[in-house]
Amino acid sequence: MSIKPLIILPDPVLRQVSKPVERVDADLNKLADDMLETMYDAPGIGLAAIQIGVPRRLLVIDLAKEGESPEPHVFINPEILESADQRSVYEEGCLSIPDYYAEVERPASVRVKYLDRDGKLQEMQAEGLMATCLQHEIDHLNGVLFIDHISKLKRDMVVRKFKKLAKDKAPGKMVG
Ligand code: GNR
Ligand code: NI
Repeated sequence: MSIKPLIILPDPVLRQVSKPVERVDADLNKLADDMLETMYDAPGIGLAAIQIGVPRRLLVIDLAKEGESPEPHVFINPEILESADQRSVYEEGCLSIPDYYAEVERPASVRVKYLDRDGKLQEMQAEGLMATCLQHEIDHLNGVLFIDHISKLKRDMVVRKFKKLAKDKAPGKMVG
């Protein structure tokens, strides 16, 4: 297992639409383990493969609190079958947009079908934080970020800040 570097805004890789996983084999399970290790190290409660630069439709989630035993979930080729009309608001963050948080409104529950790490078809009715996290991660598979769900004014501010941070960090900009 290994911890992978995270892709950070405004890297255009985050806007790629990920391709379906074709085979649930040992390599795919190794990728899922690397994603879980990277997520626990960050730490975060979810991670999509594209956040470590792999454009495949695969995500991991663990909502267990610190001190509880881990509950790793692996979702391969997830699809939302049904979204509730009821909405809920959570303060979201993203490992690809470090230290920025904003409230996002989404369907309060979703029914999702996916393959598990044995390649077996599964369905989950998700509520609460699991519903929000699944939608946040499935957005990543489609090149969508949580800042796409906030006002354009706030989004433009965040993108500008991260563009400046990336520029200041770029090689050959060491003056001052
Ligand atoms: O760690 C994370 N926390 C979080 C909080 C509220 C809603 C969604 C998330 S997912 C995020 C990790 C991440 O960036 N996943 O893509
Ligand atoms: Ni994210």
